[in-house]
Amino acid sequence: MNKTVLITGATSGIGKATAELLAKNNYKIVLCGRREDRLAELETELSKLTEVHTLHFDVRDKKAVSEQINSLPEAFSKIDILINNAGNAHGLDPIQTGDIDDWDAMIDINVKGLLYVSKAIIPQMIERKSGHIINIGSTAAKEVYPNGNVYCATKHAVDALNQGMRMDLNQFGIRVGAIHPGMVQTEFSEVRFKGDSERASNVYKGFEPLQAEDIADIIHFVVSRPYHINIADLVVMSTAQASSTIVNKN
Ligand code: NDP
Ligand code: 8X3
Repeated sequence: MNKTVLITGATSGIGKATAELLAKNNYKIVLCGRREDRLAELETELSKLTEVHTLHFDVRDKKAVSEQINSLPEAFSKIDILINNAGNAHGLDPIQTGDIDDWDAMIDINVKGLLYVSKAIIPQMIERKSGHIINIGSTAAKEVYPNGNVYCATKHAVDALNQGMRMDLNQFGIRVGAIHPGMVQTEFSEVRFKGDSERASNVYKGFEPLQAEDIADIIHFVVSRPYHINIADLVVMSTAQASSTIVNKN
């Protein structure tokens, strides 16, 4: 039987590319996000390839998260693979001038949202003694860069939660692993810079950044390993990137 994968943040970037690739490979897909128009469009496109269901919620809304996940129709209710991908950076400011609302957004979405979604799905994985959780971290989960303070803190928290989940769920035979991308050209910087497209596109100028499809390809590799193999922690950067602050630009 085809595996069912639930992807948060499926409306753009890494999540969308992953949904597209996994649909081509016959996984059943539950697409999650806030932008309903995009969810509907993607559902139409991917339904030509596989069975698709959409869930519309903000990961910050713990009631909605649990209600939506618990109301999945029978055909989609057994989640084999959870991809905790929804997240963003909001702002890039020194700690002394950072916006408190940006801090709240990052902590609430990247950390608490990931926990709410996981909490709603882990019990059924425990019951079946099987499942796979992939947490999308970042190179920012491994190193801090100037002005990245709170975003880096949230991704360090994802790294810690990934390790903690793996330890706690080990006894139930559940796979848990993180993928930590470097700079990927998605809507990430548009969101970080609040729609300033010029500033966002400058982030990826002068070198060849990763594309969402590159990460999707890696996620597909990770989920398609035989069950006794768990890719526990994987950092991936473009060849031009050596660290968060060292990028070989022309
Ligand atoms: P995008 O901005 O393209 O995608 C972010 C996704 O997250 C969207 O689908 C968005 O959907 C969803 N999302 C954001 N906030 C919420 C929310 N409150 N509730 C539900 N869904 C939400 O960025 P990426 O694809 O690049 O980012 C995906 C993940 O990868 C993030 O966790 C990010 O931190 C991480 N990452 C990105 C890197 C990069 O350089 N791009 C590098 C390393 C990690 P919607 O708005 O419809 O809700
Ligand atoms: C996103 C990549 O370098 O902006 O996690 O932190 S970076």
